[in-house]
Amino acid sequence: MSDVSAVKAALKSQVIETPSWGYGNSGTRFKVFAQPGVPRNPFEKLADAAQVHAHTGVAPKVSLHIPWDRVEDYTALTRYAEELGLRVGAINSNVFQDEDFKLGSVTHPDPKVRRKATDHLLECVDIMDATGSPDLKLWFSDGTNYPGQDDIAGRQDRLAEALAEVYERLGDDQRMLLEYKLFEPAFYTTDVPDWGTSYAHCLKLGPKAQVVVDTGHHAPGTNIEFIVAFLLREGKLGAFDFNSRFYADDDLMAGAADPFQLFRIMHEVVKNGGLKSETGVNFMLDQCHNIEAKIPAVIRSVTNVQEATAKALLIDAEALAAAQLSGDVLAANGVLMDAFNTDVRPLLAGVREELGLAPDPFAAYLASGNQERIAADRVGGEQAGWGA
Ligand code: PSV
Ligand code: MN
Ligand code: MN
Repeated sequence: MSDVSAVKAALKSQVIETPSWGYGNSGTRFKVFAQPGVPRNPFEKLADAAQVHAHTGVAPKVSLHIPWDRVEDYTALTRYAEELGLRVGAINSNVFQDEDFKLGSVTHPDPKVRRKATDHLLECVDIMDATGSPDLKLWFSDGTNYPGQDDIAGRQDRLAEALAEVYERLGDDQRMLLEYKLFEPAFYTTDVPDWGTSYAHCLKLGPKAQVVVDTGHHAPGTNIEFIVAFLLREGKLGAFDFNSRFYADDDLMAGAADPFQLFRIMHEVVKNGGLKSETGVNFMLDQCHNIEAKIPAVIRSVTNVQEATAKALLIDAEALAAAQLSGDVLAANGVLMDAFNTDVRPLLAGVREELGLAPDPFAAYLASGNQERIAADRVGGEQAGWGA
């Protein structure tokens, strides 16, 4: 797409969903460094998300995590989101922090534990009904640590059974997004370790089940853009969980570790129609900000995704196709690299100005005084964190 107004229109319409847990305290296995002004409840997490949206103009949706964001009154939470100009995005289930789930949740050998896990997933669908959320996001920590610990295929049967029950409960406008992850916390087998496993389950379930690609959940060297192209072609790419990694599931800011990879992913998205709203690809962030200030880190992540998207939109598709068809390897690669090496920051600054926003959302947030305000206001009570 080389028509600048079409590029700008596409950038204005891309929605980037931010995670409630990205605003809370989080850490490594070794230490959580608490920060002043961190939200104490889901309402304050929404207020922080609203700051990101106010400065970027493209982040009106917030993923919630249950039970971390469990509230008495979801209607009040939804109304508050609306007052802030936000919508509730994906409801993330959590079947990985309960004592009972030591040996698995929906794949546990004990049917009573499986029942408890599936009931939690059904509760998440109730919350979708109450909040208007369209997406149920499923990530299972289920797996085994030792050869022989459990029946690998039997666990797939149990998984399929639970997924089918939850799928049946979905409304017409609701979908199920099944996330995969290579390893951790289980180290020998993981029950949904890769896109193929997720895809096979989603295919059997039906059109309302789609795959989530978390960019941090692959073996080093995995060609993620191939997975993206394949899933889009099959109509099975439901969403991204964007984040960066150097080693494992690092959950660093999207585009920080490998902006070229993010560009290659966004090229496949653009090329295969994934930016069009009818394909329904949800561009979510899934990150934890352990040592950096949280709201600015989310803003930086949003703008990094926008920069990768802008570069992908600038690829000269005609020149690329011509070079590919004529077998001109270097010309084809050159078309891609020209786009990647373009400085798109002025273009994005222009997009923001057309939206009535400051050209640099990061600087505008820092100058807004919000960080000082929340640090002063949010004293007392317990700060929310990853897992609280
Ligand atoms: C754990 O790896 C994880 O980061 C998954 O990616 C989920 O999407 C996220 O936590 C929230 O449950
Ligand atoms: Mn994730
Ligand atoms: Mn993860």
